[in-house]
Amino acid sequence: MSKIALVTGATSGIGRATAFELARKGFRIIATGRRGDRLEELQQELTVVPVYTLQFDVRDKGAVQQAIDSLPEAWRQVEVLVNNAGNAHGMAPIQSGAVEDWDAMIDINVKGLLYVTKAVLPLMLQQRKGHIVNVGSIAGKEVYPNGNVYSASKFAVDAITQGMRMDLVQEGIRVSEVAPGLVETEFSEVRFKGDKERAASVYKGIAALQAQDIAELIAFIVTRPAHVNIAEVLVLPTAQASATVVHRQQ
Ligand code: NDP
Ligand code: 8X3
Repeated sequence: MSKIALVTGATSGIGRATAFELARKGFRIIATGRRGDRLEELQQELTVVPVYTLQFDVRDKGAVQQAIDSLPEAWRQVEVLVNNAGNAHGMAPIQSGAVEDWDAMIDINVKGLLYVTKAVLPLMLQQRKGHIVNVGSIAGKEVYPNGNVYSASKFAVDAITQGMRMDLVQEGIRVSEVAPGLVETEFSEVRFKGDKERAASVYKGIAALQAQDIAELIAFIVTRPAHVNIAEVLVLPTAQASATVVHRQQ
């Protein structure tokens, strides 16, 4: 029986590409997200392996636990968890940032990741094996102006990843972090609340990373031999040198 990978935020961008890439590597896929139509679409398109979908909001700890508890017996041996669901909400100085945006980022990017991990870990502990890949960000390594709370949420992902690795080392569970720079997905559209022009300007004049680039990296990480754990990878577009240094063609 092939291994099972659970990917959060599989309805779009990095998560969706990762679901397809891991399927290509032979994993059976549990795909999660809030948008049911996107999950259905994914299930229809991803036909090379069996796909199971779970629709929940990672902010709702009861719903997260219920969804994982609802997995049928044949889908409970989750070996890979990709904690990818997340977004930035707004980009404003701290003095004018919206509290609702701060709540969303902390609740989704930090608490959501913890809720999903808490629910899935017992399935890995039973098997005494597993691999958790947390999707961090360059924003979790460096702060940039107006990135305050988004950065804080990704610094938290970085800290939680390091802590998880220490706590789970005796259980034989690998923990890795992938920290991308600019990836062209729906990320900026969400951040700028549907303003497509502003979103497009984030990637203007550079060859940004694509979701597929990150998916291939995650697939590489989770297909290393059992004794190898790639602890963390910072991956940038060639045109990006740091969170704030981006070389754009005019
Ligand atoms: P997208 O907006 O394309 O995808 C975000 C995914 O997260 C969607 O599938 C969305 O699903 C899911 N999601 C968001 N909120 C929730 C929620 N409350 N409950 C459940 N699922 C949720 O962005 P990306 O693919 O770019 O982002 C994926 C991850 O990569 C995020 O953690 C992001 O911070 C990180 N990242 C992105 C970078 C970039 O430049 N794009 C760079 C570095 C890191 P749905 O709406 O259906 O719930
Ligand atoms: C997303 C990358 O630079 O927009 O995490 O914060 S950035």
